[in-house]
Order: sequence, then C-alpha cells, then structure tokens
Amino acid sequence: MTVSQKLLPGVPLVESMLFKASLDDMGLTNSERDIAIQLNEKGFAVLDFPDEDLDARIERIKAELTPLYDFAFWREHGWEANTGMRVQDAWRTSEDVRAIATNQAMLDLLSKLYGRRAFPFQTLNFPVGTQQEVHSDSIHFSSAPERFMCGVWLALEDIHEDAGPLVYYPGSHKWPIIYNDMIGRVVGTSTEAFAQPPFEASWQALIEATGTQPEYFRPKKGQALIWAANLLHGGSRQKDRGRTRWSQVTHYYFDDCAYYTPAFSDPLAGNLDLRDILDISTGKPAPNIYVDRPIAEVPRRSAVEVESPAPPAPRPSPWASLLPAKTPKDFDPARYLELNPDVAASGINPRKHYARHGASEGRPYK
Ligand SMILES: O=C(O)CCC(=O)C(=O)O
Ligand SMILES: [Fe+2]
Repeated sequence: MTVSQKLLPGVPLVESMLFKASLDDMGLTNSERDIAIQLNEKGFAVLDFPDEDLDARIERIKAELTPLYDFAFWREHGWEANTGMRVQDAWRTSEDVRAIATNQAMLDLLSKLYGRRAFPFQTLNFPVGTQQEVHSDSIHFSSAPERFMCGVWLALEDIHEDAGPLVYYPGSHKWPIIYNDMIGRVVGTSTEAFAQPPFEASWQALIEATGTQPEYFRPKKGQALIWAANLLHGGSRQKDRGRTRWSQVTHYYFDDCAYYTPAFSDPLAGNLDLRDILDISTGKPAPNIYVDRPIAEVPRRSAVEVESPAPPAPRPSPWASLLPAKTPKDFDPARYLELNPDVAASGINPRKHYARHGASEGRPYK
C-alpha cells in the first residue's frame, strides 16, 4: 500500500498531493510510470491502445455504425443542427465497441494509476468532430470522493488537423472543480435544459487568467489519450467537413464511490442527482458507496452513541521549567547586587537576572 492510499484513501493516487511519495510503491513498469507522471502533471497521457485485434475491430465498428449517421445532412448543416453524429453506448450492440471499453490491459493500467478497480460505464462513438465547447467532465459525471473518473479517447483513424481534433488545456485538471454554488447557481430553481452552458464562461475565464495554451490531439489510428476528470477539453472546430474523425470515447469510474451529476445537484441543500451506473465490464450495477457503505445506510451523527472519554488527569505544563520564576515578595534589588557583584558588574536588571538565572542558581538576595 502506498503512503497516499494509507493517509488519503479518498484521493486518486495519480491525482494525489502524495503522488511523488507514492510513485515507487505503485507497482508500475517504466512505461506505466511515464504515463502516471504525465497524467499527474499535465492531466493527460498518450499511449498505443493495447489490443492486437484493433484494426479489425475498427473496420467492423465503422461498417456497423456508418448506417446510423446521416453524413450528407451533417455536411450541409454542421454539428449545430443536432445531426445526431454521436452514438452513445454502442457497446450494447457492438461486441467490438464493448471489447475496446473493457480492454483488460487498460483496466489494469487505470486501476494501478488510481488505486481502485476501474470500470467503464459509458461509450461514445463519433465519426466526425463534435465541436463540443470546452468543459470539464466533472460537472457531468463526478464521484464522491471526487476525481475517481477518467476518459479514454481512442483514434479509429489518423486524425487530421482540419477534422476538429480533441482540444485540451494541459494542467487545468489541477484547478478547482467548478460547482453550481461557485457560479452562483441553484440548479433546483434554474430552467436551463443543458448541463454545460452555465459553466462555460467561468472555464474560459480561468483559461485566460492563467494564460494556458490549448493543445490539439493529432493521433495516428490506434493511439489513445487518457484524461483526468477535471481536465478542460472539447472538440475543436472542424474546418473541413469533407473529412471524418472516427473516434471512440470510453468513460471510466472506479470502485467504491458515489456517482452523481454535479451540474444537476445542490448537495448541501440535499439535492443530489445520483446516477444508476452500470459497470460495462461485469454487466452489473455499480452501487453508490459512501466511504465504506451504501450511501442510504450512512447513519446520522445524532443516531450514534458518542463515547465520552474520562476527563484527563491534570499534568504539569511541559513549559513550567522554562518559564521564568517570579521574584519573591521580600526581594531587594540593591541588596541582590551587593551580594552578587558579578551581576552588578554586568549591568543587568537585578529582578530580571534573579527571575531568569539567580533563583535557579540559588543566589542569595537578602
Ligand atoms: O471528442 C470530443 O470532441 C469531445 C468528447 C468529450 O468531451 C467527452 O467524451 O468527454
Ligand atoms: Fe468531455
């Protein structure tokens, strides 16, 4: 067990303030160690997706999903027309999408990086750029404790710079997660249909205030990018609609958390939008756990019989011997100097001298 897991079990290892002190005990190979450091410092890491059958899977996924997208309509109207160029949870029908989402080497890697078992809970398949505004996934799908969530963006073809590549802001994962109360919003009284727009101005302001420059993911087919829960990212503008941008995103959670949507929650007011999460790897629901038990079973403090410890025995102040003694009532400064000529010669105030030194040295004063 690492020092971070021991002292901060509710913080993902790779996002922990104790990450460096824990790194040697995380059981990582050299290449995994590089990934861990990238993810910790920059909020993302790039790797070759560990699947020998990937090319064949990609061909099958494209063949299977192509009929679901209306490319002609999209080319004419663009993404804004809500053209549905997005298939969510294709893993339910496509064995290959599911195989990518549940890739065991990825799950093992993520589990090591976060210090808890990783599991996929959602897939998204896009054939073109999304042009999704820059955002943090933490407002959409978060966890308590926070940051036990990450995304993996897999290129199903070489991605061209004009095809609207994924854009992200290195280091932004370390910024505070922006919640409703921070943007002055009570979601229970708000009428916005979509989760994200109310937050966008604040994220932009953070980017500008820090002068953080965007980076664009221009992968070769088969390369993947892992990103941390709070890394700001989005789909950049697709300059050329003659191109495709085939990708699969898999979102992962980790065991033993409560899973919820912060954008639709006012938690301190008791408005909690908990999620019913399905673990794609086991096909079973992932229970909402608060620290060590189902969230519904967390007792109120008032229901607990509090142990009252016996009052502690009085003990002497450890400083007592260091405190200056007081001069006695019958202390005569002139007499003290007369009896202690070395003190007189030193010019020190006789009362101070007696209190600090004379008393403990047993010097005469009358
Ligand atoms: O692929 C993109 O352009 C953005 C995807 C994204 O933000 C996500 O899946 O969380
Ligand atoms: Fe996202």
